[in-house]
Amino acid sequence: MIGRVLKSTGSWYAVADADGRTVACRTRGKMRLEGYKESNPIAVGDRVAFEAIGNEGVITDVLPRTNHMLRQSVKRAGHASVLAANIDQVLIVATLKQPRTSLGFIDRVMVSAEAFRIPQLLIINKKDLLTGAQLAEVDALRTLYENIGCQVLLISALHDEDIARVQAHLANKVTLVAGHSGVGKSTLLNRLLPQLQLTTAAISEYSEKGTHTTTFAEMFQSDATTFIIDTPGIKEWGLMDMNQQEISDYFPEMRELRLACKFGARCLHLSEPKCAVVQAVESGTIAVSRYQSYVSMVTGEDNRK
Ligand SMILES: Nc1nc2c(ncn2[C@@H]2O[C@H](COP(=O)(O)OP(=O)(O)O)[C@@H](O)[C@H]2O)c(=O)[nH]1
Ligand SMILES: [Mg+2]
Ligand SMILES: [Zn+2]
Repeated sequence: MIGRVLKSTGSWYAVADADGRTVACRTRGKMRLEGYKESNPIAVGDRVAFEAIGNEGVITDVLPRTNHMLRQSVKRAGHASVLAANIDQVLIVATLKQPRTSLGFIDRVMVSAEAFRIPQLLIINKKDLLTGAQLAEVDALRTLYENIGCQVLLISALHDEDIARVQAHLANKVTLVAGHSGVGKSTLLNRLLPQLQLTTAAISEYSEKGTHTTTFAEMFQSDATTFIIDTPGIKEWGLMDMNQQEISDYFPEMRELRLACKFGARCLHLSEPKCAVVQAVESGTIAVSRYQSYVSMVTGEDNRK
């Protein structure tokens, strides 16, 4: 049988079969995936072949991945593990208030998705808390991000009609949800998947460190063809295995320009002469905030964001 891994503890896996039934699977001995050096051979989202008797099974094979995203390994510092595989889009949940999400964080998640050619969707949640000046800021963000190919939705997770809009964007896809603690991810997921009962945190609680102990991705099935991957507690959207030179490849608005730089593909777009990227920032074609995010990624100043 072929199924999809919904959850992994490292020693057993929750696998959904074609009928949406969940089977608890183990692997036979130690599995090594050829071509992967990451510490976990099977990740959430993997499609696997398995044999089941009743509600228990054994995974016999992992099917080739269309893509995957990495995170820093929990077990070994400096190593990567696969966060999730076979992802159709990354949904970034951000807020302008309670708490305020930095543009640096949004850009970092976008770059880590772009590195694996995964499209992104940006949701700005807690619309109900925003007033005039902040709504104008949302319009500016919409222009900024839609210009580089990322659709922006302004919603309140408390409003039914907004949930329906989000649902339409998720239908028939595997969506990985990213966002800082407190932005309303669990609230949103509970509304999208009424059978779910994720705990949501009161405003006063999520700012305290250590509230979130789960740091594993988990996939939920909405219908036969719609899946949502939650990433509770994952803060480190890493630029794993990326060298300085390639980071601008993952900024769509810079990618197009880089060959116009005097130093061509070797240009880091910092202080090199006749840099087409710097010129585009000066003329306003590239947003200053995007360039600032880029610089902090290249110089490694935002490793802890
Ligand atoms: N005003 C308002 N509060 C929200 C909204 N969405 C979530 N919240 C609240 O924000 C807090 C954090 O939400 P939670 O879902 O736990 O965030 P998570 O850490 O991203 O999973 C909770 O108190 C929610 O009730 C919204 O659209 N508007
Ligand atoms: Mg949560
Ligand atoms: Zn340049």
